[in-house]
Amino acid sequence: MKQGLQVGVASVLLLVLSLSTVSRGFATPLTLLNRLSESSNYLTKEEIWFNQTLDHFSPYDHRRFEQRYFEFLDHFRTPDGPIFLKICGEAACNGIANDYISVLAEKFGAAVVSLEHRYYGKSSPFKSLTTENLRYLSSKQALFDLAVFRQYYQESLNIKLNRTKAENPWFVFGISYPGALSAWFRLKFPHLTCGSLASSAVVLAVYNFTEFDQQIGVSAGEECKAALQETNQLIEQRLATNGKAVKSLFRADELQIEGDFFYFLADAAVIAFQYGNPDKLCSPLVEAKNAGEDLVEVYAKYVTEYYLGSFGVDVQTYNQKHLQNTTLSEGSGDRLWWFQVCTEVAYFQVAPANDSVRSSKVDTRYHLDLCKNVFGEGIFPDVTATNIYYGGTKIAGSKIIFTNGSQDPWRHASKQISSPDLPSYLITCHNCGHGTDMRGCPQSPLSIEGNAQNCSSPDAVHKIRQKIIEDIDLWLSECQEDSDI
Ligand SMILES: *[C@@H]1O[C@H](CO)[C@@H](O)[C@H](O)[C@H]1NC(C)=O
Ligand SMILES: *[C@@H]1O[C@H](CO)[C@@H](O)[C@H](O)[C@H]1NC(C)=O
Ligand SMILES: *[C@@H]1O[C@H](CO)[C@@H](O)[C@H](O)[C@H]1NC(C)=O
Ligand SMILES: *[C@@H]1O[C@H](CO)[C@@H](O)[C@H](O)[C@H]1NC(C)=O
Ligand SMILES: *[C@@H]1O[C@H](CO)[C@@H](O)[C@H](O)[C@H]1NC(C)=O
Ligand SMILES: *[C@@H]1O[C@H](CO)[C@@H](O)[C@H](O)[C@H]1NC(C)=O
Ligand SMILES: CC(=O)N[C@H]1CO[C@H](CO)[C@@H](O)[C@@H]1O
Repeated sequence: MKQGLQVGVASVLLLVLSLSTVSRGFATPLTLLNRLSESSNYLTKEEIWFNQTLDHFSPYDHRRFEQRYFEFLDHFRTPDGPIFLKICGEAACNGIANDYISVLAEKFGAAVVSLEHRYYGKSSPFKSLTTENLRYLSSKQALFDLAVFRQYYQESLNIKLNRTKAENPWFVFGISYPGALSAWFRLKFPHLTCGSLASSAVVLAVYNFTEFDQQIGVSAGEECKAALQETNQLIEQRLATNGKAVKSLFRADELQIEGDFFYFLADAAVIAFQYGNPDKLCSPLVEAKNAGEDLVEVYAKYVTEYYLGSFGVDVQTYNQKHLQNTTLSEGSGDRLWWFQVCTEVAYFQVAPANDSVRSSKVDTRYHLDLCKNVFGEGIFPDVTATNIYYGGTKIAGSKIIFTNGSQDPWRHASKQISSPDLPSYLITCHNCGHGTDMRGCPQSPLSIEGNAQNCSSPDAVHKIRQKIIEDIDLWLSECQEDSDI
């Protein structure tokens, strides 16, 4: 309880409410938002706690905070089955989602454990999220958390099973930012895991991420892209003459900063391609264009009914005033992820100079201003340092599987070239997006066990899953041989 650091459960009770929305945000496009409220969507939601070191890199600071984790042992082949570590990321981690990992766990007789990322959900070391207090929020600290947790869990298991010095074979999994953590964990702690699945893993920190918007254009196809571009031009024109009415139409009256409003509009479109629902956006838009109807009205309907409605995003996610709020609450994930963006990884989703889908007002300056406005002077991302530390797409690890979905704008921050020890698989289909190998189609809302029946090509997903199973099988057995020596 040193220095009032430990967050009591009472102070974060609000977070319990966050179940239905998991996360939003600018973080949104990078996060797998799912409405995971039904219990069948989780393998477990029973939280367990352990004490974690606050600063792994200081020899003087021995403060600790309570970090939340989950375990699912139904398929565990006691006592030597593998342990699958499912990495959580930039959102509250309220349990272990019932995606394709449950199929893999059953196949391999594995235990599944999952650790909430520091600062997010209930694992915040501080009640007040001032920029000063966020100094321990980084992927480097998070990776060390995972390593310490891995050792702690193995020891606890050994005690539970009444044995000493035993080592189960471990394998790490993650999607998106956790996918990058999964790859980096194997890179930095190769002795602690037999291998890694890095699904849609954003391992390359990118400053001006123009490929993101370009991929939206490609995923949309010519007709839908043209309709989206025309829609944005119309909105820009109308904003200049009657801004209030336009923002009202999108139920975004609170977004006073123009860039925030344009970012919100851009994200709303992104989500359709990222999470495997392209037709929800493109069908009505293209129809409206062909029928000569008002594109802005049709887009507003999509945004309010789908993005804000069934998808469940809150407009405040895009409001810099909200991002400035330092009080720990259900909505804090937005601020936390922006801090990681503004200090480590950037992925600034700027409009390309030519043929952009999003408004050209979403530019580098917008992002840098946001970082400064929300966190203070001197806060901007050093992507060069991040890529020196991890290697970017030249990551020099081994036994890491990279997977990408063909329609996913994030794939351009992932590892592109396959090599024997670092296989990279591209899953190609009309609605294959972020984390399709683990999530099936669409990627949101969650389909139980990552069912791929609704992918436009289930076979494309099955083929990659088969390869994943072969890789895991081989690397787990090689790990076993090593530990037998
Ligand atoms: C963490 O450490 C504190 C202080 O030593 C202790 O009160 C608390 O019970 C510990 N929590 C867990 C989950 O071990
Ligand atoms: C643990 O192992 C010891 C030594 O083999 C044995 O005496 C003891 O009964 C075991 N305890 C449990 C809980 O299995
Ligand atoms: C990013 O884009 C801005 C604006 O076009 C430009 O000034 C800057 O040099 C670019 N930075 C990098 C690292 O590409
Ligand atoms: C900050 O967030 C807290 C928790 O949601 C809320 O109670 C408070 O009113 C917010 N503060 C401001 C200035 O908006
Ligand atoms: C801009 O994009 C259009 C459409 O993709 C393309 O035809 C044109 O060559 C591009 N112009 C430049 C300067 O890159
Ligand atoms: C596939 O889509 C149909 C129609 O939307 C839906 O009824 C069905 O539940 C979906 N199946 C899976 C496995 O997601
Ligand atoms: C192995 C493979 O297919 N990698 C692809 C992953 O995604 C990148 C970016 O789109 C492609 O260039 C690669 O071909």
